[in-house]
Amino acid sequence: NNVILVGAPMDSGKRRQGCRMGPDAYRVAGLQSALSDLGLHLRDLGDITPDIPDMSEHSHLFALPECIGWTKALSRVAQDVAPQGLPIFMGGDHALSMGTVLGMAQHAERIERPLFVLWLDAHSDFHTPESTDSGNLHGTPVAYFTGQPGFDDFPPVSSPVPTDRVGMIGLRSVDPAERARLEQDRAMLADMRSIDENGIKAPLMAFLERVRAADGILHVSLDVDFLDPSIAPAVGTTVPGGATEREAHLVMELLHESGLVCSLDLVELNPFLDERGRTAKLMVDLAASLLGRRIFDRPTRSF
Ligand code: DIR
Ligand code: MN
Ligand code: MN
Ligand code: MN
Repeated sequence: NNVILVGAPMDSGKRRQGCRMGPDAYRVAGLQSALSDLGLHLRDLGDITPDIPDMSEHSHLFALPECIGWTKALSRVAQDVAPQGLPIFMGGDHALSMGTVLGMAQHAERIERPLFVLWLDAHSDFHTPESTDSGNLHGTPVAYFTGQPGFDDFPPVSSPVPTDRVGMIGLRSVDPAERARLEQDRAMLADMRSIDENGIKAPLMAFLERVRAADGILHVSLDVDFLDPSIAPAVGTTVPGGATEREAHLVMELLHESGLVCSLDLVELNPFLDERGRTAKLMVDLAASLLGRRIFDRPTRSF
């Protein structure tokens, strides 16, 4: 029960700035005390910095050299800390998951267990550098770590996560190029309609069953915009119709009970857009649920 906090103030995955303030917003919102109250042993490594390569900017992709630099630095840190406990990567925007998943995949290879990735997001982030219209690399991490082509200047993905080890829950904004590629692939996809029809527990349990059957470990990537904007307004890419506070806590509590989670990204929080830190506080409460906070132990004597 060691938790390692890693600040990743990455703000280069998209043009709108503010995610660099995320790590400190989580600290101010009380992430450390929320987790140490659960009896966990905590270490905060502080904020890390990117190893920016000496190369010129790309004509279409925003801040490509800096994104490459974050990928290198984060993959190294993830590999270093994963044997010591459960890392929580405090973002920063979602492009940071290129590095965290790359590093966790290398860790999984070392311990000889398959890595699975749960993507909790309104978006599928399955663009390649060729297919992205926006040029914002926060829309591309899933394509990168599943080994799609086109990420030439990035570190090579030596152990790609096959798409059938990726689960996406919360989808409601998928661009046509992503959709075309997803429809040919085998990722487990739960869009908001399927959540409306079946509840949020069903797709999550089906995915966790896959992880368990393969004796895998699970990296969870939580994008603030997975949540409905009415409860989590502090993100640059809000999409209406997202998960409720109770749905999100249920997901986190079930993840804790699964015992399968090896690492967590908290991404896309832009504290500049917030009302008195409410989104940061909600994200802290969700992290606490994932790490074991509950109202009563299950089963309760409910009536
Ligand atoms: C969006 C990015 N689809 C794009 N997606 C976001 O720029 O291509 N991901 N915001 O969470
Ligand atoms: Mn995202
Ligand atoms: Mn998103
Ligand atoms: Mn797009």
